[in-house]
Formats: sequence, C-alpha cells, structure tokens
Amino acid sequence: MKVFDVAVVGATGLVGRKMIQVLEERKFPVGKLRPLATARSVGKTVEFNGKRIHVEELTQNSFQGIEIALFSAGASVSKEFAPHAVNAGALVIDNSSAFRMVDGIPLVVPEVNAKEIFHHKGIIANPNCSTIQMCVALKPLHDKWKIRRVVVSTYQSVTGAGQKGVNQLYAEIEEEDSYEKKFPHPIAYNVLPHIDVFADDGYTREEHKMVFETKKIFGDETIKISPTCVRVPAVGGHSESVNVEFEKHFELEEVFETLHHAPGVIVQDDLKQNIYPMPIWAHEKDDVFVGRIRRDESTKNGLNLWVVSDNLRKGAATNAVQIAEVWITHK
Ligand code: L14
Repeated sequence: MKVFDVAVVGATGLVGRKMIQVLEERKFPVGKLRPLATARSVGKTVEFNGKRIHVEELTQNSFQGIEIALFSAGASVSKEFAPHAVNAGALVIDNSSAFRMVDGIPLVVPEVNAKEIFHHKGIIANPNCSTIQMCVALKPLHDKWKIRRVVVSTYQSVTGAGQKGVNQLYAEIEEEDSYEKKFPHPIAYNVLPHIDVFADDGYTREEHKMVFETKKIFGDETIKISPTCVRVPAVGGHSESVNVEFEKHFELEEVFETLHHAPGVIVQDDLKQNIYPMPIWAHEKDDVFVGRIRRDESTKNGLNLWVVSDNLRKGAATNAVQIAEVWITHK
C-alpha cells in the first residue's frame, strides 16, 4: 500500500497533538511523521503508533520529501511557511484563518463540498470550528428546504483558545495566583461575548468567519447568517443554538429523518430521558451531535436546533485528516 510522509506544523499545540492522534486512530497511511514546531518546542517529543518522535524546528527547509503538511500554528506561521511546503511538493491542509477566504483556495467540510478537494493548487483550507459543525448539521436540511436565514449563538469551549485558554480556566477554579491570562476577563463562573478580535463593525472576527465561510462552503451567497459567538467555561466542545428559516415548508418528522441519515451527524433528542447534545458527551468524538429539534412557531418555516461537537476533532483535526483521506483516494 502507498504511504505518505506527513508533517504536522504546530505539533505540540492542542490541535497539532490531536491531529497526530487522529492520524493514528484512523490508520492514515503515514510513512514518516515529521512533527514541527517553533524553536521553543524543540526537545519535546510526540507519540505516534507507539514510537516517540522528536519535534523538529520549523524552517523553510522542513518540507523536503513531505507529501502532506497539516498546519495548525496560527495564521502568521501558515502565511510564512505554507508556500515553502507547497514548493517542496506537499499538499498543505491549513487549519488557520490565513487562506480560508482566498479565491481559488478550497475551503472544505467533506460532508458538504468534498469535490472541491480536487481543485486545489497546493493549499486546502480547513474551516473555523464553529462553522464546520454548523455546516455539517445544516447541509442536508439546506439541500431539502433551502435556508433563507440563520440566527446562531455559540457557546464555545476554552480549548478553542489553545492550552493557555484551558490553563486559565483551571487556574481560576483552583484559585492559583500566578498564571498567564489568555482571556481579557475571568472565564471560570463567567461567560464572555467575545471570541477572537473585534472588527470595525462591532462584530468579532469569529462571527465574521461564520458568515463568510458558511457561504463559501455552501457555494451559496444568498444564505443570511446572524451570529453571536460566546466563550463559556466548557472544555469538551462547542455548542450552538441555531435558528433556521427555510424557503420551503417542512414536516418535523422529515427533519428528524433527514438528520438521522445525514453523514457525520448523530441525533440526540429524547426529552423523556433528558437526552440532548452536551460538550461532556461530544468530547473525544468525531461526530456532530444535534438535538432539541423543534419548530420555531414565531415564523414561517422556522426550525430550532442545538448542535454540539468536539472543536478540536471535527472542528479541527478530524476534518483536516478527513480531507487528506479523500485526497489520497485519487493518488
Ligand atoms: O479561526 O478562540 O479557527 O475558540 C478557532 C478557535 C479562532 C479562535 C479559528 C477560539 C480559531 C477560536
């Protein structure tokens, strides 16, 4: 069987480590694995298929012989080093926001627009985590009833902000006095309507991503999206309250049926047993969980959903590895 030499850039970060774990779990045909990170992380090791592998310093020459490079070290690292990986002949799958909205660069959720994978010119962008899980849940519904407008509020895990975000939550709970503050306010016992940085229009960049990336992934500029992105002291995944207005009439049973058969979706909706999606259940799973499925009686063709997924997995590492899996089917 053909195997592929794979680099992971940002190998010691939360997403980078998850990428390596997911490559192993899904038995991706890896020849050599090359974990790359900034000089600070050199000396660390990662474990892959029972072997300890030393982390190497990321340089322009890191990509010799590499066929697939998974990037998750932030947008500035991607902008600087992805071109070197492409020049070395690698396919870059980039988890940062650097290239997502660049014309001609595919932005892919395999359940939605896998065919875009074959139009790449060296780089494929992995969408924002909140956007991925919403798109997986909405795509099969959009196909049937055509979405006019979405109002979404997110409840995002501290893991989205990386290890420092997780550390701040635990340090505050443990009442430690010295720790690096990742968020501008306490996150323990609190809720912050603020993810990524503010833009000039009063929205955050995270909210912008949900609007623009969804349109690009669906290939449909007509979908209207009104987002509010919120950090909550959760760890296992992002949650979203999603209110949808369709063009066409639907029956609620058809929505259940459609989601039940949708790829990557698991319906968790048994109110008598208090079953609905939660981050503690989504944690370490690769699916998108959908529940609280009910009609919005306040408008025509309205629907409410609650959508939860592990943002480090389907929202990042798993989606990236799934893109690579589709690509190698044609190699
Ligand atoms: O654009 O802090 O992929 O939760 C996703 C995680 C932006 C920040 C992205 C967070 C990031 C976000």
